[in-house]
Amino acid sequence: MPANAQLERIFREMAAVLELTGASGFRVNAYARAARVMSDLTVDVALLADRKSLLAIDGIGDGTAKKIIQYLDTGAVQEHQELLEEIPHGLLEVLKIPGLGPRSVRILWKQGGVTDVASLTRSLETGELEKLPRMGAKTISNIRDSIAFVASSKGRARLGEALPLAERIVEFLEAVDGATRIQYAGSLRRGCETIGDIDILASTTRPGVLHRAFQGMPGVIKVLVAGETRSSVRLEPGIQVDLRVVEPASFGAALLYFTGSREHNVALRERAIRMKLHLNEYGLTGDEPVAAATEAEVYAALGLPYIPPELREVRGELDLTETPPLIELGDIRAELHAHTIASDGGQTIEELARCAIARGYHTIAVTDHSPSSGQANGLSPDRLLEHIDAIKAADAKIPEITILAGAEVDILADGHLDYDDDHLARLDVVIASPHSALRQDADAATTRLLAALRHPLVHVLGHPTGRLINSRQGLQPDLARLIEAAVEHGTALEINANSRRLDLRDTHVRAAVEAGALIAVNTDVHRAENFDELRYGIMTARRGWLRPEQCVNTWSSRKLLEWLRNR
Ligand code: DGT
Ligand code: CA
Ligand code: CA
Ligand code: ZN
Repeated sequence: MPANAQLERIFREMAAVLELTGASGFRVNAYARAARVMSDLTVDVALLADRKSLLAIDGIGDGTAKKIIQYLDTGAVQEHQELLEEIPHGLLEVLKIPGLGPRSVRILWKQGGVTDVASLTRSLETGELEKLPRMGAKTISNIRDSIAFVASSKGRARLGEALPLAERIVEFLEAVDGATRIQYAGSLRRGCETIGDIDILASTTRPGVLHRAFQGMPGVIKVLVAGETRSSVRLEPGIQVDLRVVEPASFGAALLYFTGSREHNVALRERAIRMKLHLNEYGLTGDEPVAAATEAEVYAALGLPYIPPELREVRGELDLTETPPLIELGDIRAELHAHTIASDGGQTIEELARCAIARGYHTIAVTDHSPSSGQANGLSPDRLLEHIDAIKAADAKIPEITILAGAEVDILADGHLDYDDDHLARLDVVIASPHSALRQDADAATTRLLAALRHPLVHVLGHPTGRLINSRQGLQPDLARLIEAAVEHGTALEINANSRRLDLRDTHVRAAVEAGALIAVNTDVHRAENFDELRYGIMTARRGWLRPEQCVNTWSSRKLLEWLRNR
């Protein structure tokens, strides 16, 4: 839904500019709220393009509705563009640096002459920054870290942004006259957490028609390359997409080549050379063509089993003698991390259960937040007891699924949990997660998370680092020690499938899998559509070589309950 995302950005920028220029809190809040409404909206805002339907949405007032209509009519919001004129253009980039809010940026700008990331970096180097109010040594060191972090993620889209976009493009191209086969390749096909650009391969009887359709697709803001075999365009959110047309007879070799990784390709080519063969994007050849039509054929001719795309990173996959039975989406039978309207979720217990039934799950755990997550309306101990009763009642009422009473309990900065043991002992399942103090140093983070892993009433360590892809680095604990403790105590480590999190990340999963730790793949449901993010968690799991039996969400109801009780 590009219009929703664009409007979210526009309203967010309006709120930011108003705050930077010192406008009243009331106007700032109105736009911040409008941005949030846009991000939460589950239908395309273009379908609500009349004033009446817009006003019916909670959080949209008259002024906001007018701006939405203006955007849908003209592609821009006039007041937004006027506001942007009031600040140096580069200041919006400064605002994106994690840990720098509008108040600090206003000081940097008004008193420190900072107008963009480059001038901020300069004043960091010259020591100018230390002379400003609110800029203690700790803040400055955080800014320095954050700039480095932002620089390292620059220009890469999250998997959760790129994959739905690529799927829409594939669907669009499949409908073009002459197209016979369309598939995305590259880092996206390998399930990487961020994507530099989207690579699409096509076979068609009418290449010119396909290239022209691609260059004229909705959302294209610039055509970068318009060639005979390759086109390249930039889409509205800044993502680049490459289209390559290849012969059907060599589709497999091309797919293999453009799926990468580069390092995997190099290793395959060297292997081919040792076999007196030659491998490129057109095929594997000796004195005569050997294989080209499918990836499996090429691998087989190289004496290798089929290697799933997620493994193609030169992390040991070239030593495989057979294709490993990696976890798949359909293996998941239970969701163990879900929020309801009791804390910050959008569904009732029963609505949640119906979604889980529709997915064919045998179990869903209701795990709302604990009190120290105040922003998320965490449950006080008394509310927790009432909630447990409500969960049990729903479980009794709905025979098609087991509804477990759980909680996502905060791991406080010192490692203590946010409920006492008496309350935790009443729960069927306990997820312990860090939500605050995510900038503490590595040693403190290790001690904190180890305490949770060793706690006899904790089943799962939820989103262990608290990182947010491209926006928050999160904790940097000693992973090896955490994994060791998880194995020793039989605590599962979560892969939080939310596409902003993917936490544990792929390399962490791999280490945990090798050590024999249990893994939970959870979607951390807050809204019905979050269930669909499971696929990102599964891709991350596969990149970590996870097999279904090591993942608690794939177990039978009996095995799962036994583990939860005996842990
Ligand atoms: P990205 O886009 O940065 O997230 O990562 P990739 O892996 O999608 O890389 P990209 O888009 O530059 O190229 C797509 C694939 O094409 C890449 O994974 C491997 C292949 N490829 C591209 N250029 C080269 C090259 O110079 N050498 C080799 N061996 N493979 C290449
Ligand atoms: Ca790419
Ligand atoms: Ca590319
Ligand atoms: Zn959480």
